[in-house]
Amino acid sequence: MGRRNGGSWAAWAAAVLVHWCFCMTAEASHAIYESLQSVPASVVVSGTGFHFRPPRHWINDPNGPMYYNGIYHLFYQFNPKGSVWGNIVWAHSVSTDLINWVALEPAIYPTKPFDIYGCWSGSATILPGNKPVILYTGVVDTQQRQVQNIAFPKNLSDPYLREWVKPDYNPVILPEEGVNASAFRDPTTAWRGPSGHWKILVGSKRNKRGIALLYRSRDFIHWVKAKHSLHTAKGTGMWECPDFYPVSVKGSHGLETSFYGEGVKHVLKNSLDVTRYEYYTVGSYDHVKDKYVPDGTSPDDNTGLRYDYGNFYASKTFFDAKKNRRILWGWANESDYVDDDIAKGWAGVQTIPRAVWLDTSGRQLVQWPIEELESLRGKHIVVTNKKVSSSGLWEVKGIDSSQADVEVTFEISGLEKAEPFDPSWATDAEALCGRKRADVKGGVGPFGLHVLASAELEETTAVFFRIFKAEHKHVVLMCHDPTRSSMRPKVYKPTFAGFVDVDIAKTGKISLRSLIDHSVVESFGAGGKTCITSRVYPSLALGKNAHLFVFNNGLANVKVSTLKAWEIRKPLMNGA
Ligand code: DQQ
Repeated sequence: MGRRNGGSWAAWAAAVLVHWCFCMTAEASHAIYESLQSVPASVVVSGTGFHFRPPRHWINDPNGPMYYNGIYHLFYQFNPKGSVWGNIVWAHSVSTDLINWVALEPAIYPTKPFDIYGCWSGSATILPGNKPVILYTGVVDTQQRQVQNIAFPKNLSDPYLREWVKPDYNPVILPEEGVNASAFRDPTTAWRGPSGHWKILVGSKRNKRGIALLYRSRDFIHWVKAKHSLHTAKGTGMWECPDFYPVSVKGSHGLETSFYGEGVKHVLKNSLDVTRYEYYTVGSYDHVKDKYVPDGTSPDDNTGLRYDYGNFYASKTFFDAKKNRRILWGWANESDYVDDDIAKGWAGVQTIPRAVWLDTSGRQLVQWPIEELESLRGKHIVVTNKKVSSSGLWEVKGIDSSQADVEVTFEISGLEKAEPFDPSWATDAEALCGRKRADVKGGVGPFGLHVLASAELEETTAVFFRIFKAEHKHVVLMCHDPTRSSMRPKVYKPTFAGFVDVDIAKTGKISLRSLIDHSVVESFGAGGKTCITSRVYPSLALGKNAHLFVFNNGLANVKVSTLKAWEIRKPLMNGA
């Protein structure tokens, strides 16, 4: 789609709208509370400590993360006028360590016909000559029909890139005939092929088939849709926020998005509007034919691998040239009621940035909180070699665990007592965890932590493992059970779970790390092979009244070989 001036914009709009009027229906991807969208917070209740968020109001997807001239930038979907989704702009924060954040003025906000109904998600790319550029989705009418726009920093010598310019020739990509205009959004970071073409993906769907549309450009302004999409999968619904990047087969370092060569695999992730979960595949990408073929080591549908089996959506990675790593951001929405969000004056956090790389198995990714988080570690305690016998429970005392980082390794005494695994459970870890919750006795496990727990455990979020015996191997299930996390009525308390790809018979032990931040619990099983995030709302287990316990509700004894727990200090957080 070419460069456009004011006159041709009108002609284009007329032509496209005629086409749209016949074949499009509007679809929203977020719950709409129209009457609350522009009700500013009158009071702001304090919330999380070290998770990214602005002082007030609604946030959703992380947008355009990048490292540029010594500064990390995070843009994000933000409602400047209220605590529910609406009035969406690109808010902007900067950091030198991804942990302490300073809020700037919104970078991109609706001003032009090509984005007047919203500036939705998108990505940043750093062009040759060290020139950052953003591609984002503009919403052009009340039916939420979408186009892709470009924006440039106004002044490259401003170290914070405060102001962004949206040229009048926008939009740079329109939904062509055959593309569903209300399901056409979230351009990726671009990568460059051997022919010098830039390529991006735009999320879409046809009927119930999720699609990653592929576009090519020589100059980043004129984009042409490729005949074939990069990938599609039937029955997965709208693909929001696609992400596509290379990972190294060896080592945990990251690769720049255009990197291509030996020893590289590619990852394609999509966020599924229908289930509000994401899934990814690991596969091979042919730069010349622009073909991506998943390896087939995990399902290519909504039962596939997830970065996070909990409350984690619309994620996006970027290559961090400072530390040669790839970093993942994801949005963790509230799971309380809209009234609660209005009352507290804010909604939504971004999870702690995680380094992401390919596991040595080549079958899945591994994630770990960025090392910079450790700079916030304060007072701590260490426990070693402590038995947790069957039905055992002991408290970890000595720190304020409402804002904490806990790392623990469990040694398993034996696997003889493992419960039998029914193969029909293999595709639904979450349902299995819902049936076999923390208080359901087992053979080997459930063992793990009670976090954000009240002294008498009336309130607790249980984070645990349970080990089963399948026909030829053991199956490890990791769970978050928040069913007792809050005495407050009406709070949504879903159990979340994923399987952990470890040979527990060989290792005899398994590690768990949980980041606890008042209403956020982010857990990393087996060194980051399986991750789960929950939002919980204790009413008793607050501040100094939040307790931390180790428990074992299985028949087999387990041992905590080491447990380290740190209080986490509050960083600079956008003034929140
Ligand atoms: N959120 C944005 C869309 C995206 C969705 C709108 C995902 O661009 O598809 O706020 O949460």
